[in-house]
Amino acid sequence: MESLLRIGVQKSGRLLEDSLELLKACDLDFERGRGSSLRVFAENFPAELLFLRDDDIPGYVVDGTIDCGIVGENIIAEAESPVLILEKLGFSKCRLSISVPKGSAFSDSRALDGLRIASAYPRLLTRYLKRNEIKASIHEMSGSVEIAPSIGLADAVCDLVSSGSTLLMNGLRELESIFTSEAVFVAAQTLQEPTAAILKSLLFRIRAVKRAKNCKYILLNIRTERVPEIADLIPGLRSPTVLPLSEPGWSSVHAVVEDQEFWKKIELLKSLGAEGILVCGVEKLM
Ligand code: PRT
Ligand code: ZN
Repeated sequence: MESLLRIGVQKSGRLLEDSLELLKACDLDFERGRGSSLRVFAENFPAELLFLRDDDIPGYVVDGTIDCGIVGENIIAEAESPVLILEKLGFSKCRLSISVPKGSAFSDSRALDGLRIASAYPRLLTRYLKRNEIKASIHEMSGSVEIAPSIGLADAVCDLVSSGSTLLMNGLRELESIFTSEAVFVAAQTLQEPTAAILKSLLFRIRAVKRAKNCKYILLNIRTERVPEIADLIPGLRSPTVLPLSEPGWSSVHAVVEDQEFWKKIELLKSLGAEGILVCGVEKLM
């Protein structure tokens, strides 16, 4: 029987859509019409997907039920799970923050000495409190943490925040972020062959997709005497591709450009006389 890489993804929730999109971008096609099946096989890659609760993914990686998975860094850190974080994936970004009632006078978390903090992240919070020598007690809750101050369960909360609107709606204000998180691709510390080789090949694809996400491919026409200036501006991966146009004195220049500086570079290219600038997305870069 063919060996398969067993990949754990969240069954439903914030991680699911981006996790599936990433695997699709890696050109893994899964059986159509997943329906309610919790286990599907890739049609064109030796892998199967298992749909799980996100909290269970690190444990299943450690005990060998699955080989790898996609989960929030917050879950790994809270579980102190000995999995390998192979790649940060750039989605499901959030922070674990200490927040207090809006009208309270607390100016920083040191003011919480002797008080109670409600959290579903007792280990991460304990580490933070120890590091900062704050003697607060932790009221452990598994959900609806933001409600705790208003019903007298705690003086502050420590929970995940992304937009901040849940805090706002519950009359809380963020005091301090103690941990930042995003989705990560994790795997077991050791895997046997041929599973290890399949994992390596998937990781290679994930990195190629991730690298490409921040890049664009630019094609433009420019008077040939300005090519050296253009090459300084958009050096590409090694150097830009420069091709002569059939019109004498003109060249076509092609290069990969990183997103961060994209619009600034376009303005500079225009000021150097670039014409017919064509911008394409990059699917994979390796
Ligand atoms: O059922 P299962 O156990 O698999 O899912 P879950 O309900 O435990 O997790 P889910 O889908 O809510 O979150 C999965 C992962 O997404 C988390 O482990 C984080 O890594 C990440 N993530 C990113 C978040 C948030 N942003 C987030 N905002 N997880 C939870 N929240 C919650 C937060 O707890 C708070 O209640 O959203 C609320 C705050 O959101 P804002 O936007 O109002 O600030
Ligand atoms: Zn969960």
